[in-house]
Amino acid sequence: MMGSPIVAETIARDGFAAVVLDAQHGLWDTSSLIAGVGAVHHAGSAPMVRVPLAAFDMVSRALDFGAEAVIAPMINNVADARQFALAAKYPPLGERSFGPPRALMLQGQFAATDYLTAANDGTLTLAMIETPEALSNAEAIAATPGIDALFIGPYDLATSLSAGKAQDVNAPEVDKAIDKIRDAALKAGKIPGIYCRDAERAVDMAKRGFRFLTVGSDFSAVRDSVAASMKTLAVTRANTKDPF
Ligand code: 3PY
Ligand code: MG
Repeated sequence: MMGSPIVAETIARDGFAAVVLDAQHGLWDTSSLIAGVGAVHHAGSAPMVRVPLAAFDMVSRALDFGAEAVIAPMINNVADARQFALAAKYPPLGERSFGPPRALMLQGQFAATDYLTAANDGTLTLAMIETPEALSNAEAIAATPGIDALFIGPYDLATSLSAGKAQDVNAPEVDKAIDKIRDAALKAGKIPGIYCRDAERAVDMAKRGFRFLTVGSDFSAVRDSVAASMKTLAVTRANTKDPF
C-alpha cells in the first residue's frame, strides 16, 4: 500500500508467492507501479495489481506493465464482471488490446505470439465480492467467462451488511456471506480468495478452503513491528489494529 517498489520487493524477497500492489487504496501512481511490478518480478514473486474502482483501462495497463494478476474492486454483477474480463483477456475470451512490451521483457518472451497465446491462462482476474449486490450475484459472477477467482473484501462487506455501523469481519452475517462466496467460486471451478488482516486469520481461512489469501499489508507490518518494539521499551501507545 505504501507505493514503494523497494518495500514491495522486500516483501517479495521474504518468500511470498505473490505481492499485491494496491492502486485502489494504496499510494501507487503509474510510475511507481511500473517500477514496483518489475521489482516484485525480479525478486521471484508474482506481481499482482489491484486497480482503482471501475478503472477498467488500468486492467490491461497493469497487465502490460507485467502484472500476473489483476484484482478489480466492487464487481457487483455480471455486467461488471464481463467488463473486467473483456479488458483483461485477449480474443476470443475478451477484447484486451495488444501491446505488452514490458510484460514480454519481464517474462523473457521474445515472440509476441507466445505471450498472446499464454496470457489468457497465464494472467488471472480476481473479482472482488464486497457488497450485498455482489453477494447475491456471486454465483453468476463466478460463472462469467474470463473471471478466474472471487476475492472477498470482508471490511467493505461488513461495512455494507451493517449499514455503515460496524467493521466486524467476524459478525455472523459476514461469516455466512464468506462461506456463500467461497461455495460460489468452487461451484464454478474458480479460485476462492479473501483479504486477511493477519497471518492467524489467513491460516483460519485456508482451513475453510480459501486458496488465495492476503496477509496484512506493508503498513500493518511496519506498525505492528513498531508497536512490538514500543511494548518492549515499555512505551505505552495505542495500536489501533485497523484493517490495514
Ligand atoms: C475489503 O476488505 O473491503 C478490502 O477491499 C480489503 O482489501
Ligand atoms: Mg474493499
